[in-house]
Amino acid sequence: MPTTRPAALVLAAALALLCAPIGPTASAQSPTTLAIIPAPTSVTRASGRFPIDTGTTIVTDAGASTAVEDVASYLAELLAPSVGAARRLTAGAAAPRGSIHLTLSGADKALGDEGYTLVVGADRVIIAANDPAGLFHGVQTLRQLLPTTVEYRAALTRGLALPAVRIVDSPRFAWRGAMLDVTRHFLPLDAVKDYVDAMALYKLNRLHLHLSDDQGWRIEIRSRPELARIGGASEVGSGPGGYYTQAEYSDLVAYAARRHIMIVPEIDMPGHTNAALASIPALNCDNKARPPYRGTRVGFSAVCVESDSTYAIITDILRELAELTPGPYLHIGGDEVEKLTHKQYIGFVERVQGIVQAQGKQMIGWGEIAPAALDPTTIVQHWKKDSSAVHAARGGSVIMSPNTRVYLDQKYDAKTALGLKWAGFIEVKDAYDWDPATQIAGVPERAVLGVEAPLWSETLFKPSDFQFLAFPRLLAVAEVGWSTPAVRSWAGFRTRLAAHGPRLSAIGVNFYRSPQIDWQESGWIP
Ligand code: TNX
Repeated sequence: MPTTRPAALVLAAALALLCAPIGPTASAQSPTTLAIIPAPTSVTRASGRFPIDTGTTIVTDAGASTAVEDVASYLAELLAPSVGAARRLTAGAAAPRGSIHLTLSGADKALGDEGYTLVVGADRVIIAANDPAGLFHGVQTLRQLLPTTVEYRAALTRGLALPAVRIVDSPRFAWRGAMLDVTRHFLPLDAVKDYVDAMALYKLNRLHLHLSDDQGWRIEIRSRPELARIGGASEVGSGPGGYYTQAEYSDLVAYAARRHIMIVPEIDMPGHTNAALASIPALNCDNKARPPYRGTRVGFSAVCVESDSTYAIITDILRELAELTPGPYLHIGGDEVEKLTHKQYIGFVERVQGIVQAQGKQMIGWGEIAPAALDPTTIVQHWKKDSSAVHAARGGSVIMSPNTRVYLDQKYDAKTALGLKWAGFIEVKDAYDWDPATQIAGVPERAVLGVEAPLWSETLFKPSDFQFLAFPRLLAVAEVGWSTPAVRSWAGFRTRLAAHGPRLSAIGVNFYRSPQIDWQESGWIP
């Protein structure tokens, strides 16, 4: 055996190493690892760079749909400070040198609706997908390949370049959600939109809005205006509360849709209903309105489940919400009811399931609903020990929100001022290091629709409070939902997350500087 190897072989071995996809074999600390969150299915580096300057063109295919053109304009807005505000979109032209081409042809069908390939060469970039959602996710990856400076929309950034790379990527789970509790403290629409923007950067695709609870009612219902007028005027503490008009809600639905995020509205019932009980006397068995509630206890309220007028009111509410919501889901809550017998509770859930289905929607409810006679199309959202395995056994799907992992309202550690701690402290590693497919015995991967991170707002007042508890744990949840176990590791994630601190700052997100992360001071420059 020769002890020295020819130079060409050494070179080939070095190149192979450089081009190795991110995966279990690649070193987590490798400088060739790009800081992409969530980790893509495969990343192959090549040599060279694609410069982005005033000569860069964004190209779509001839006859591209509005949804594809929307992705192209989103990308154009992102790059505007570097390439000029009058960015021209050339539909149908042959992709010239210096172009970024968004195409719905040529992608592997196995990538599904949300997958994409992103190929960056020295003279062109191609993002290919089967659906505009995939193109959008590809654009988010492209965004993360650019330095943090790209996030400053009005800065005169020059000299941007993408590293040459080939990325093939698709999500593990269809449901990658976040939930905002806008009831305990009302969150103005602009703050919700900012949250949506941050979600989009990490390929999250469902925003569940918790729109009603004991402390507040947050959506205008035209046939029952007293709900927003009375129920909307309170929150935890002494604040003014608030609610979204239907026009504002529709504006949010459209804003989120442009970012490929679906709004999932929740009206919590039969418990967590004091704001409704204060607004509509007929929802109470004694026909007397309850006083508004500004505390933080749970479990004490329930609508009158024996009265037909209750179901007439619920039908009005769900009909209006269904009309306003293009997505197929209505969430009916169903959690923490202490004031009803088991039989009353189950009967209520089954009757409301019929009302939801009559609106042409699929019902979602918290884990407590699982023992009811649920249709397999109904979805159970697991949050604590429950019988979601029963639902999986009947062919139903489960959204995983285990409180010890993804309850973003729980404190990071004993020093965190905001948040609660009944589920225990949740550091970034706790939010990251778990597998939705093995979380509950009897709920195998095929029954897991995905993951969702709720943010309850008892202790949160201003938008930056909400952000502080959500970030960076929401990035961990995004990766749990998107990336396959083969490309996931805490060591790799914490290294990549370190590079996202400056980006989060640049987009204006107040985030927790977890001591588990060696935060980078400046932006990621590939
Ligand atoms: C439990 S999780 C609740 C919420 C509280 C939260 C506080 C769930 C379905 N119900 O009403 O806000 O705990 O962590």
